[in-house]
Amino acid sequence: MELERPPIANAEQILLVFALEQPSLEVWQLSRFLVKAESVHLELCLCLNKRDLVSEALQQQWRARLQGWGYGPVLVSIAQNQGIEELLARLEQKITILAGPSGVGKSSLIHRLIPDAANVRVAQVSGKLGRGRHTTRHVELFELPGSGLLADSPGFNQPDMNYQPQSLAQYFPEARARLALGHCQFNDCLHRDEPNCVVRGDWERYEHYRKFLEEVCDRQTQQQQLPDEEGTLKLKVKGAGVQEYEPKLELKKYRRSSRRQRHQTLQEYENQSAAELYEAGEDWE
Ligand SMILES: Nc1nc2c(ncn2[C@@H]2O[C@H](COP(=O)(O)OP(=O)(O)O)[C@@H](O)[C@H]2O)c(=O)[nH]1
Ligand SMILES: [Mg+2]
Ligand SMILES: [Zn+2]
Repeated sequence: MELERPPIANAEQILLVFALEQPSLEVWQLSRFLVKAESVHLELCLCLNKRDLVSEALQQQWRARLQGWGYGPVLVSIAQNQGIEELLARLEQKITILAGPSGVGKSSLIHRLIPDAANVRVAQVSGKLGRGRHTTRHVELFELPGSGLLADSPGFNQPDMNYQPQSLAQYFPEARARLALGHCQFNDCLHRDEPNCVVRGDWERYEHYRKFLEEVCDRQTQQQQLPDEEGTLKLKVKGAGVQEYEPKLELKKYRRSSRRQRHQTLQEYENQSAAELYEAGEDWE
């Protein structure tokens, strides 16, 4: 099988894997990953692994809670072979990128779905990954039983909040649903304390939205305060060492991502959004 472009460019879906226990499911972390996954504008499949470690009642609680967030998670146990058929059905006929923090069972999942993983790799691609660094990392693409392709990726721990403040609400299904039903009074409403806002409300993750928005705005303020001239930055690099170089790279990345938000196409997605997903894995650096 031959792919003309890196598989990431044709990717249709992100499979975000978390564990119900070991490590225990932490809602703020999950929320950060979900927002990051939403921000690349692909379909999103949420999979909660290790259901063998929690009671049936607790599984139902999580299902209900995440339904309130707008997600219908697939609960599986790779170890006990539960829920695998349902998961495979969600992956059928699609190119899916695997993501999630370390320890949740991503490698186990690949080995369960593709027992012969070492021999069925259909492509290896590389790209520019991570915080502005020109590092190459290989992405492995596996052919799933039945149909579909799965792209393996290293985990990332703390997704960056590199979004536009105005876009953030779009990455919460709860906010999207409210915006689909009505309009805020102000076009540029950030859904904080503005009058006649349709998003502000008593939904569970509204506090996540507010916290993330704060981080997004802080980040933007920091970037606006950065000197814009090359010369200044170079001086800084010479004077203060490599660490000082980071902000310049972050700034460039930020500019790229704002352009992407205006003209999002899969093609443009090719080089960068995968990079964001691969960022800061435990084996990074
Ligand atoms: N109890 C339980 N443990 C699991 C399950 N799936 C994976 N594990 C264990 O979780 C640990 C981390 O799995 P791994 O696949 O390396 O996670 P990764 O870091 O996301 O690739 C390993 O010790 C696995 O054996 C499961 O369904 N139930
Ligand atoms: Mg792994
Ligand atoms: Zn609003």
